[in-house]
Amino acid sequence: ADESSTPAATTSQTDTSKYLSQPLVKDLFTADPSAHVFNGKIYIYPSHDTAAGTPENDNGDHFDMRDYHVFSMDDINGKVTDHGVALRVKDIPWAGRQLWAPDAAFKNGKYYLYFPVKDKQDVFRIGVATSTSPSGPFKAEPKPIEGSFSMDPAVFTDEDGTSYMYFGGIWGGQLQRWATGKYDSTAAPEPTTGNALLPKMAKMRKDMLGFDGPVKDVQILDENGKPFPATDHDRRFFEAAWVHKYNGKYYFSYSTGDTHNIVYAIGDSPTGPFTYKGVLLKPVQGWTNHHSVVEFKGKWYLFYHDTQLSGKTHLRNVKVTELTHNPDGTIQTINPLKS
Ligand code: FUB
Repeated sequence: ADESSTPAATTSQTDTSKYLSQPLVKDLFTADPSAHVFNGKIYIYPSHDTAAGTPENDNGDHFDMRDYHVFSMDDINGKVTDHGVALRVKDIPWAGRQLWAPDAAFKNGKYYLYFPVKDKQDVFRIGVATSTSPSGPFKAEPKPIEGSFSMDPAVFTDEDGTSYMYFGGIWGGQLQRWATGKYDSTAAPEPTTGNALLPKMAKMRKDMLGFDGPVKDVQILDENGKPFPATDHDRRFFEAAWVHKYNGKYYFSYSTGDTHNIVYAIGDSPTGPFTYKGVLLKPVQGWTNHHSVVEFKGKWYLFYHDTQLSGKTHLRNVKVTELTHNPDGTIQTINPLKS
């Protein structure tokens, strides 16, 4: 890592007033925050960005992360505790490089950390690691989850106890390389005709270590019940899937990637289909936009990131702000910059 691996060593942005909220963590670069409430506290499972010096390209090679830290907060405006290194890429037997956006779940008295990382052949797979504590450390299973591919896992557990993993991301996330069901490293970044590529989902086994049944497409439909064409970059899925449940409805939210919004769609079932509703979070400073939505003490919160501390797209900092559902179930659009 070079000298700019920590925020203290970078040139901080001085104009803090233009941002809707301020960084939660200031001594490490953190991104892709998956927030959960465990034991009455908020736990944040982010990526740990680092300045590895890997050149920037459309495959996201500059996002060359080596470990995860877990953070907790007793209250939304309270102190943020860094619980230290929870998992290292070198402790994952099958991993090659690039620990990207993780998520976590609790079941069977255990905590599960789900993580995407490229294997030794440079193919993204999704792994799982377990711990008896929400803050880790986590021990990785010896192999990736069978049948997993691509990245950005998000695990949602419904009120009946059934858990589902949503995953996938195009371009650097490699989802397009699986369009035929078999890995094709020569596939174009995304189609230019026909329908957009869709995110994936699978039901989790009761032991939470694997998929229970086949991987399926997550159907995202427009207001007329039609899938998005591949050219609709304002609304098509790119990466960063997240599911939350509000008033009996299932909300599937995701990043539109090169158009930089977090958008959302609503469905009646955790397996979809989901109907597009609109923008949840407008573009943040930096190329990527990635979030989670969580309820805590009767209010709803959006965790997200931007590049306030570094001004560099691959050195991000996590933030939180309140999120409001309207009486009709739609979500009030959040602007991360004060205008
Ligand atoms: O942090 C690496 C990648 O950037 C994530 O996996 C994507 O969602 C994007 O935020």
